Amino acid sequence: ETEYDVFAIQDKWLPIWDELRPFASGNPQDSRPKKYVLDMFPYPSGDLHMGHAEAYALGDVVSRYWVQKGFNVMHPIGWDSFGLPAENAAIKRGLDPKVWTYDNIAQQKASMRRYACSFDWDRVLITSDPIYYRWNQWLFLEFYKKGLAYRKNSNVNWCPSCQTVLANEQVVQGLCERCDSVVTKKALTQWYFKVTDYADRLLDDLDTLEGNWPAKVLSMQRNWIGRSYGADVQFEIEGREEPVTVFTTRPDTLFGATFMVVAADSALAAELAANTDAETQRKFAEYLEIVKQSNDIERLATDRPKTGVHLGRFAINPVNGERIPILVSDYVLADYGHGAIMAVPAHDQRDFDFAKALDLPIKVVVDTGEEDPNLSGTATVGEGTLINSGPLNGLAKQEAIETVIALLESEGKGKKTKNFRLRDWLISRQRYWGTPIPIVHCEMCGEVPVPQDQLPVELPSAEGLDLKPKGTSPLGGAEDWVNVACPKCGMPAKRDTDTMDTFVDSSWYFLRFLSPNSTTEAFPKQAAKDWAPVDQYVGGVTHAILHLLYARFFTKVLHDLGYVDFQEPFTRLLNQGMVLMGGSAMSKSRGNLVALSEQLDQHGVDAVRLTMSFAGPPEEDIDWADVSPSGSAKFLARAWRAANDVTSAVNTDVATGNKELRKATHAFLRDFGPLIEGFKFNVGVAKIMELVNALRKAIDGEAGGADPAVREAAETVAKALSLFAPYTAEDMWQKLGHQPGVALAQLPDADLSLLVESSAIAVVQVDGKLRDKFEVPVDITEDALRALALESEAVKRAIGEKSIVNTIVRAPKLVNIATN
Ligand code: ANZ
Ligand code: ZN
Repeated sequence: ETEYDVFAIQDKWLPIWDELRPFASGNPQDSRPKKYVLDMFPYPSGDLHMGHAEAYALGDVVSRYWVQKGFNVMHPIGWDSFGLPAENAAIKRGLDPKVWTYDNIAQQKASMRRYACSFDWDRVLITSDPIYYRWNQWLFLEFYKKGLAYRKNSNVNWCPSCQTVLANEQVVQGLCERCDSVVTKKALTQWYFKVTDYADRLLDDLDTLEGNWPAKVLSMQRNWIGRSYGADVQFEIEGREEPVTVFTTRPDTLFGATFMVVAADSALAAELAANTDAETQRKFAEYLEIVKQSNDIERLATDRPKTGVHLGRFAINPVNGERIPILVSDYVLADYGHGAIMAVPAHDQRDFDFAKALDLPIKVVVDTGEEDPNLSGTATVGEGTLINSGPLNGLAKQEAIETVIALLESEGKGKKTKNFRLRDWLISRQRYWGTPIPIVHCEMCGEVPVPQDQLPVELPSAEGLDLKPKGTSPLGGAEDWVNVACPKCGMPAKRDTDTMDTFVDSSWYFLRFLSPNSTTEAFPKQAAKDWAPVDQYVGGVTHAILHLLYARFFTKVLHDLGYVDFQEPFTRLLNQGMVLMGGSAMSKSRGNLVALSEQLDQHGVDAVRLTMSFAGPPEEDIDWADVSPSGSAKFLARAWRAANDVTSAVNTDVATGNKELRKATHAFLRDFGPLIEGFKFNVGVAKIMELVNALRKAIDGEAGGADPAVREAAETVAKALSLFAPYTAEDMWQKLGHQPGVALAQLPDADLSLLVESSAIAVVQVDGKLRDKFEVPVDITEDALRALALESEAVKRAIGEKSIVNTIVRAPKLVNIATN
């Protein structure tokens, strides 16, 4: 056939690849060096969409590149199949979440096969399979043994619409990440993972990823962990035995602390308020009701009007003995630091706004050279010289901090400390479609871990259960399941009815791919040594904080438990951009949804994949309105026809071929690898296009398709193209007379001797002015070049009657003549 028919080509190669399995990675005899490339696994929320198509096209470029370089690449795939999206959709359609989920998985799997993803289909996992989540339960119990999983009663983020608890990270600007409802607070007893034990390491180890992770992700992680250094300072309270401790990052400003603010919703506020007159108690109670309705993000907003209540009580500033009033407000959070602050209105804007709103004193203690805050209305937060601060006067910030901390420490009134924004990870969910928590509650024995030989605790059937959210877990309704004998004492007891946050599933799935079907262990230690950590992780920036942080936490815990010998799960990270339509994110409600299946039906798989890589740098968003899959298809046809036109035999001596084309081919071979390794996929594609142009020119020229250089170029194109357009490349490879498996055919190293220039342009200057230039052999000697320059008519004229005092020769490029 001489017409390029992409659909016929797809149908032809799929079954052959199924047989060939070029991407199987599990052969123990395989001697190729190992590499682990991982794409973030999808939610099975429907068929694959354009976002998946981009992610998997780019992940495939990387994975196929390393296969082509001769590596044994592990490139697995699975489904993150527990969780709210599946459950909500199932409730809406009146289906069992299981049936709905597994139908979608089957559909996505078929689409991935057609999309020619280079996955190892022997390494597949589905997190809602008992064979998977059994190991979530095992991990939970390992954490529990170490005190890293615990239960506590606290005010949690609550989505009134999803009727479920949300982690801080799932609250986006005060709204539920899933359904956009306003998030409120609710007191519940919940399970937590103790991420805060690892806060320092989670922060410090980010330094080891510098250069290999996007800078933006590193800084998002750092901000999320939010370590700040400062001091705990103790303030005596009139009428109270115990002092109150506040955390401050600016102990240097202690002389400027003119009042104290306590979080209105803290236990301390309640206690302080209880010892006041009836009027104050009434005002406090009223205020507390209002505060409870807002979330942390609103409360911390700098532009929020400041409100609060005077308690009529006083604290003593430990450095100067001043009596300062105590107030309650919502801009201080109950669960950060100690839930109370020393307010320094002159040098902190929120304190300043509060002081203005409630008419409190403002005292400047740092001279920053800026206008007095009392006049400008703006707190001066920069560095400067301490004033109005007794022993600190004249000091700079850092000296003042050290001096005041030493002073406080010597009097037992404070100490140097650090604080984290990071909170422990709340993992309890009151939903059905998740991993049951493997704990039994017994009246006699308390919390009892389910013994190993009774794992997995399988989810009961959804049949007969009311899955609609109502604030308690639907599992409570599964009476046969809930009521069990206590594993310790045998008396009637009850299972924990909460399920785990699905981020637990994705925190260690990269290890499960090492042995996805094992029933005896979560993953084999030796395989973890051989394959892990992941060399290259590819996925969306939406997971820049949560998922990556939790996977890093799990890895560190597993390291400390002796299961892995590395501390970071993902050595290199590539975040791809999003696929937009007309400048905005695709969504049903906007009506700008582009269906992947239609694009594939219209342009073919290869054209869509190539477009994803060619559209721009992978980190940037792609606007589907601005790209041209039909242009990609035209280029692929052109490349394919060139392979069709090659007539030389496979072993003709290439050295006799067209020099120009050979040069183009080897320049390509020199440039291509570094471009792909540097994630410049779009430039790599542009280079293939250039090479195809050179190839076409040679075929249409004198030597035609019989020139062995034409074959060399065409084979190079087929191999390089297989990263982006596997069907077309495989078909070209066959036309060029090879057995199927272009994906495994290695690109040769560039022959750099072909790229050495044989001539150069020499310039001649006389007294700094350019007088002549001419072509010379690159290996011309200095003497020969000097002689040539002096013979030039233009140079002779420029010298004229003058005599030469100096000649500098830099062969082959420059002759510089100086005269007097
Ligand atoms: C006095 C001061 C003076 C402060 C100044 C800042 C500037 P980061 O860096 O985020 O840790 N703070 C402490 N506990 C708080 C709470 N529970 N809710 C709200 N704010 C709280 O911020 C630490 C600073 O935030 C602390 O330092 C405290 O204000 C405030 F010129 O103390 B600072
Ligand atoms: Zn018991």
